[in-house]
Amino acid sequence: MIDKCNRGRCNGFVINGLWLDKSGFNRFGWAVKLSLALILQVGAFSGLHAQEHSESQRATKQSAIKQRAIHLSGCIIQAPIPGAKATGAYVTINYQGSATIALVGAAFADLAARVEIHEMTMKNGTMSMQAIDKLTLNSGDTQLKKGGYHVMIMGLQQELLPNETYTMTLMFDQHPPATCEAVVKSVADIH
Ligand SMILES: [Cu+2]
Repeated sequence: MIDKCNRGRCNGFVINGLWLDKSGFNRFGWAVKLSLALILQVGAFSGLHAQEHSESQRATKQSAIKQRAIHLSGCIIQAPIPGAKATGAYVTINYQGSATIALVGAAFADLAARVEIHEMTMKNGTMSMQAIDKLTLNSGDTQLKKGGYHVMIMGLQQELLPNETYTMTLMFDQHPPATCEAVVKSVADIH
């Protein structure tokens, strides 16, 4: 199921591969057939937004306690060029710990897109990028940035506009996941 909502602006939904706009959703009376869990997942009903918000805040607080060894900052999504279905996301991961851990994946639930960790390599004088299974983190800062290691978002089905935010989740080996709010920035605003 793909949620076509972004920060409260909703066009409709894709449920089990079936596109429903808002009016179609109501017209077919599907709402009554959906379980509460599904409705919460769709998250498009304004009445539920406030509740969702406090729930996610509570979850964030709880995970913040668990995630004290990892701190994410500078979370950015590069605005894709018009029509492009892929773009990069950047973040600085600060890890404080003695054991070596690894970044093993990333996700954007709001985008429902394919997300990979990429490295840049020089091949025959040309820069190219490819997916990696893990990025080892030593204690201190690891930067995922333009031209270096980055999070790659692919299969975008919606426009990403500057100043919009999307929750990025990073998954680690030997550490619970961590989240940050990634701001969409135009390429000129990324340094
Ligand atoms: Cu890439």
